[in-house]
Amino acid sequence: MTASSQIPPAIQIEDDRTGVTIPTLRRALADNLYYVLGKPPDGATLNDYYLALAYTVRDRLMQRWMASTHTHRLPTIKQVIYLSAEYLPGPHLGNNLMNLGLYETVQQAVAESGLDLATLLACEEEPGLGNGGLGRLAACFMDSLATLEIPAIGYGIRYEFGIFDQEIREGWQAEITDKWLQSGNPWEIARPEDAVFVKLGGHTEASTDETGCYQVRWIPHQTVKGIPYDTPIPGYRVNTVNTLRLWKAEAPESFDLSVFNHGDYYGAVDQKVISENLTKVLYPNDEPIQGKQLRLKQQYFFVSCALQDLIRTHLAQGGRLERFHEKFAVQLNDTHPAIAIPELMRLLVDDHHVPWDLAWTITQQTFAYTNHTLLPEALEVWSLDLLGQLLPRHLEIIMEINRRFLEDVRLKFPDNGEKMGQLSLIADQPFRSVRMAYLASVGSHAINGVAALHSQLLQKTVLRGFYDLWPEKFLNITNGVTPRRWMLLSNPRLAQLITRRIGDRWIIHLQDLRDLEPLAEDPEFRAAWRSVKQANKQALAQRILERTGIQVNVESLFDVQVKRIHEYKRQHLNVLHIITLYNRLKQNPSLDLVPRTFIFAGKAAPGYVQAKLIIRLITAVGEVINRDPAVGDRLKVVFLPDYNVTNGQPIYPAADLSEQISTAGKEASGTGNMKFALNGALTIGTLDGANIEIREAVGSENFFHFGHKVEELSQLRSQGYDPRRYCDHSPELNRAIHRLESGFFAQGNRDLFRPLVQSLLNDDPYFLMADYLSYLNCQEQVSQAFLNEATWIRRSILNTARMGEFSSDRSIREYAHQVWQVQSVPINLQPYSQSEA
Ligand code: CR1
Repeated sequence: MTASSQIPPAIQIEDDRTGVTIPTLRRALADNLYYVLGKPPDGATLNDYYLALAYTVRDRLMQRWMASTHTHRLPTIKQVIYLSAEYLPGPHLGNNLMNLGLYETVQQAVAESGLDLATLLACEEEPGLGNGGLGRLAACFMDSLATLEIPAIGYGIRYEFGIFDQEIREGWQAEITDKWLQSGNPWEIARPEDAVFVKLGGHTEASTDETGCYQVRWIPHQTVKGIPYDTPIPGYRVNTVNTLRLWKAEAPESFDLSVFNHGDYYGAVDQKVISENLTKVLYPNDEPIQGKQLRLKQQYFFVSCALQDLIRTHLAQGGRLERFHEKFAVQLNDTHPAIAIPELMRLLVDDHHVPWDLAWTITQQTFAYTNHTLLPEALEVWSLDLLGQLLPRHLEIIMEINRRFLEDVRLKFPDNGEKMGQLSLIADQPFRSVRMAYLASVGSHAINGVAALHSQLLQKTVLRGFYDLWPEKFLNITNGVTPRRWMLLSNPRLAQLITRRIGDRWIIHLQDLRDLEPLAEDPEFRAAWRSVKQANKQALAQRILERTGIQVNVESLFDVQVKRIHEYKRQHLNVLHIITLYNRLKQNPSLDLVPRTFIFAGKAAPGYVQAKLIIRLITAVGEVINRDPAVGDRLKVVFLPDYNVTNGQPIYPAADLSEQISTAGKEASGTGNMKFALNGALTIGTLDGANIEIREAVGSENFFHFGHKVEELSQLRSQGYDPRRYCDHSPELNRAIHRLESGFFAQGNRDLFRPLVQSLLNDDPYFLMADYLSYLNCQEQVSQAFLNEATWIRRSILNTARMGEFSSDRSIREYAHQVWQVQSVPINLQPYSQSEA
């Protein structure tokens, strides 16, 4: 039986909602415009047309979506549940057209209706429901899960305001509220009938019931209602359409009403506002979240909604709670959803009266945890005070989990009190708090890092004690990116060239790109490769001109660093290189320098002062260099505002050089590094995160590596690192720092960049000074290599050809086999005409 067989016979499904011929699509577009949006063709805005088209495409997903949902609920089918506080899917329309195989047909249908598809695509506001790599990874994983036909639901938060929009005003970042929902979101469907209630605050009461059973009741101070909004996530050319279910907080009417009945109308309205604040805004990362009660509420809210949803559907399908972990494999995307562990315990033990030990086995078998960062400031801890206030029952459960866990530790390491302190879920310093990474580790059956080096460091540092206890729980699963969005959709010129030569299987078997290797020796293919790159550079140059007014030379080397702005990512090391080149030009105006266009983009957390100053530094250096007639076309510095998925798509295909220059040991994986190399950029990078594996894959001769390794940095650190020494020993570094200090780039203001300079000279926690010379020399090799066009293109082709393993399909296959134990489930579609049979 499929979903379609449940359609009541009275409802006729017209081919206007399913047909994919040009006349049907045109009729459907007009129909949606008129009947769904209430607009006559001549009174409609572009956005109306975009919405009408989106509904037209959504209609064509519907049968697959319902059939998938129906099949995935069957008790015998194991489902992946991805819990993530962030998702950055990017605009849906183009992606859905591509995955459905309707791109060209719809393009033509739209054109015949007098419209331009690209213009309509540009109307879509992307859901910016994440900060950076972690949220984007979740989106790539959702794409791969659907494409591999793995039953999955992604649960998250429907933030009313996503990551802020960035503008550059007088060189500084300005943050603008992201009102992504204001023109309507045609992709989501609200499901108020599936609402759940989430308790917050209050206290607990313990009692013993008639049968002598110990029971705890949680009497909350507040209850909020979670309303799910579902977005379809179609796989590439398969019938599977998975669901992204995002929760919005609302006031429960009954609660409203009781206040209202007491005559306190405004009090009721206040309650409503307070409840709705919960999912109002995404917290930017890279800012201390210490004590941000609302953030903890968000985390708990969506996780509780998700688990209640799962338990309800499981029981409704006749499932038994003892078998919960056989139906669902729940992945924790970092520690943000780690409160799910005590929440599942609470639901099982308190609400469903499952004995503790059994509940604990189910919980551990259900969850797996992915760690995404080792940065101490990013490791979540929640104070016992805050937890106790907001989630009194969860605090009790965490304490009990900890007590039992430490008892096991004590038995395993008798007479080792220190061990217990080290492993305790509760930290005492600087205040009593729960270490969420420890909670996630104890409550999961599998723990993974996101690149080989990161997984090793995880085992050696942050989770060392747990690795010693349970080495078998640990594994590495290197990140990947979806080649659908990050090649086929965003680099159509290259995708076409590749497909013409090796066929199109690479789209779902990225390893097939290997077949390009021999073509790297073919001058004709190299010429074609080069013209694709030039066309992509031309297109980006046009955007740069439109968005910044800067004219760039498309024959110059496009040297690109796009990612969140953070000191560990070292955008300012890149700037030191730029200043050095500039100094050389000033010293020798006729210098024969390989022309470069430096392109930056990325957001800084609103409260991260030093990161915002780095943006100002980039724009300031650009203002001087771009205008200096002595420089001419040889150097340009561009800061493209508002980096997001939409704006990132045209950047990767146009890059010659990818900057992946984080301090070794700091970037867990990186995924931008993969998008660049896949699109044929060469990388200049440190031996950090996935750079190491990319270098191994593409060949060290096709990768520019520089800088100290992790062990070398710890040695430097232990020897008493003195950044000034490097300045004293390198005249060029000294001159670059001096340029900064002098106020040269700040119209004589010596104070502006002082905080950056001081940090570099005094402690330089990210070792820019130590890596400067090596970086400079490496950049010199890049320039020399770029002069030889034939070998550069050859290396570019080899990069693409050897990036097959960095598909998120490969990552998801590894999770499926090694962590989740799930299988593909092809979805059968019955034609509607047969659905009654
Ligand atoms: C890491 O910094 C990694 C992504 C996805 C980020 C980045 O190197 O590629 O995760 N971590 O795994 C993060 O956002 C909260 O931690």
